[in-house]
Amino acid sequence: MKEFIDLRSDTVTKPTAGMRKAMAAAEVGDDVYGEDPTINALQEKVAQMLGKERAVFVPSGTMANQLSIKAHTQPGDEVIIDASSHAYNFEGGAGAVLSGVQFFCLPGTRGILKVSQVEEAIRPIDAHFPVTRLICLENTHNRGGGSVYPIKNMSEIFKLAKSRGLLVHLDGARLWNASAASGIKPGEYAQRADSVSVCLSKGLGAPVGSLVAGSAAFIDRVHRFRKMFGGGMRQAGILAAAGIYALDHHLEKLKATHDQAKRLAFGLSGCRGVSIDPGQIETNIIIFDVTHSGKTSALVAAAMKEKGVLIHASGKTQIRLVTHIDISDNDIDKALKAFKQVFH
Ligand code: TLP
Repeated sequence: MKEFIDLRSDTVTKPTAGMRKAMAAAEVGDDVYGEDPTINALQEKVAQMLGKERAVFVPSGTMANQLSIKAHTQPGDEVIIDASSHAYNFEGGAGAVLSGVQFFCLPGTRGILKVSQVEEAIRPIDAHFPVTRLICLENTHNRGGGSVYPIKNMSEIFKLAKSRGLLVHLDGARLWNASAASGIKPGEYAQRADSVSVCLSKGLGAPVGSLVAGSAAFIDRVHRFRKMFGGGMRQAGILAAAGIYALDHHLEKLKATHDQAKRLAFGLSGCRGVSIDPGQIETNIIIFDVTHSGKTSALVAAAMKEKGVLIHASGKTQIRLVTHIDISDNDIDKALKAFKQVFH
């Protein structure tokens, strides 16, 4: 099979030899009985990293977010969320189907909400209105171009939520990236939310797995719904071992992937017809527009594929690139050379 430089997503990272060794050696048990020692160790580790009472292992980031929404809400409740967020746009409409909630979508700036926007969206207590129950934030923000939530905004929104009896869920699929970029510990961000979902399968090499963290009572509810949604797994310690390995060995590699993203963005800014502001690159995601090149993103993606580089056409004229630990500095040079040829 032809080896591509795969910049479509950081979900494409593969287990390393060390990770596979850890997986093969993992002690396992039946996790539906709570008897998988490796899963239990991962759950304790993540709960501790996030400063929460407990955490529970689930198959995917989507399930982690949707279990959190389910456990926080009642059907008919309203969830305040940025309009470009993952939980609203890219989870198959699950909030409506599985939890019966409706979303109040706000126009964030690169996915980031201001407390004043959130405050205005909270419904008055009146029989005409839905009940506002939950605020969902995403850090880093995927469609926001890997933007890091300023801790100040998170603090203000959490404070507002508490003063109005509301809950906050943080989609932290790439919280590790936020932390690597800002130097703020994951637990500091997590303190500003009632629940947090984190992923091991984005940029860290683990093949599968996410966790939801929160209070013990909340995790009891999540655990119950995990079974209901079909997410109860058995000897999945093999997967949890990959997660533990990723947290121990791969978190420290994220910062370098941010530097790669900046380098890619600077290179792209010199390409004809590409609209990009390299100064906006904060982590490992780059989103840019190709309208002025006269090409569609699909056409650019096809031309890049010919040259051995996979990219994601995220809109008619919009392209997303994601750097990750399986990309070398040499790959970045090669990708830039290919872009220069395509946008000659
Ligand atoms: N994002 C993926 C897929 O949507 C394609 C990607 O390539 O970026 N929250 C955020 C912020 C995410 O970016 C993702 C995945 C998820 C949740 C869902 O995780 P999974 O794919 O494990 O269900």
